[in-house]
Amino acid sequence: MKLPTSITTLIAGILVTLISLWYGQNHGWMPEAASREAPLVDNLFNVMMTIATALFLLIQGALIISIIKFRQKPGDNTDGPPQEGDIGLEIVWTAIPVVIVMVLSIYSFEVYNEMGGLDPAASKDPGPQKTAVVPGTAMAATLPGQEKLALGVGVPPNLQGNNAIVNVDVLGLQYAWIFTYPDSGVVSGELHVPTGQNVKLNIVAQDVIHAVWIPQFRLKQDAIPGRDTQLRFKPEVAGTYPLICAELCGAYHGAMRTQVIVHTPEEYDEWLQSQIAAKEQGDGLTIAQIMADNDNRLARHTQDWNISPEAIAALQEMPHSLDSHHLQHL
Ligand SMILES: [Cu+2]
Repeated sequence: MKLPTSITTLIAGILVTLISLWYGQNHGWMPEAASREAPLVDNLFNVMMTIATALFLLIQGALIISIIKFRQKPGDNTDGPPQEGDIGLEIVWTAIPVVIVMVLSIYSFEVYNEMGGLDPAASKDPGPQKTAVVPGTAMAATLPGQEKLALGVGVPPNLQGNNAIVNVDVLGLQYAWIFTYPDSGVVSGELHVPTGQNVKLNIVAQDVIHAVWIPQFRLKQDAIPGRDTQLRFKPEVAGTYPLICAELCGAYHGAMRTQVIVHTPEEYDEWLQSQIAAKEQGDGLTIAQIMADNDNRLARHTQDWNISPEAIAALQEMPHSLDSHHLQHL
């Protein structure tokens, strides 16, 4: 029995749709989603994955069917039929990608907005917002004398007016991250945050451009010398996650990574109190200790990588490397 082409095409279409919809939700390519922002990004990614799977199946399917069905028959040395252009086909295969790209760009813009990427007030909390709304537009205007707009992910539209509960100053430098908690003066080489609370990272770079990347939060933001950037987020799942420099920043860029430790609020308070107590007794971490620690870690890496001590010494003499002069400015 031979099914008519329209029926086989319909069945193939249904199969491709079902497989794509299933795989779009079950690809397992993303790490754990540990922040309020993560599901927004994941939903967008799943839509892209669904479309990509359908395209993959259609194109590879057509290719394989063509290879088998239209292959050269034994003894047939004639040319294939000449194919001229097909206006209808060309309109279709132009229109479909245009629609897909438009939908994805509008959707991703919406996700960025929902995460706070378009934070019109460029939240600088605490303190009142010094912005005004220009009549007739939905855009906020900067008043004269206001600070430069903050770059990065700010307050989502539905959370306007909420100040961050946890503020952390983040300094990126070759090749370490240093986290300072301005309310208590605690300094750490790892980022500690509590679940369920709004966190704001105030990010600066000391030497070159770095980037804070926390894959489990689906967030990434450049750290730029001379220009403040920010990341606002809400951790939701307790755990330990990597924080990685995502901007090639020098010879040891690959080793510029640390950890984010998401505590429950009680554990977080315990950690903070213990750090404050250690600081008061004079054995809290200092920036110099964090850097020394980091240098030891780099030294271990360089042994694994078979890099000579001379090469390391040469690197340490490079103008951007950290010296006591830089430390005095911190
Ligand atoms: Cu870096």
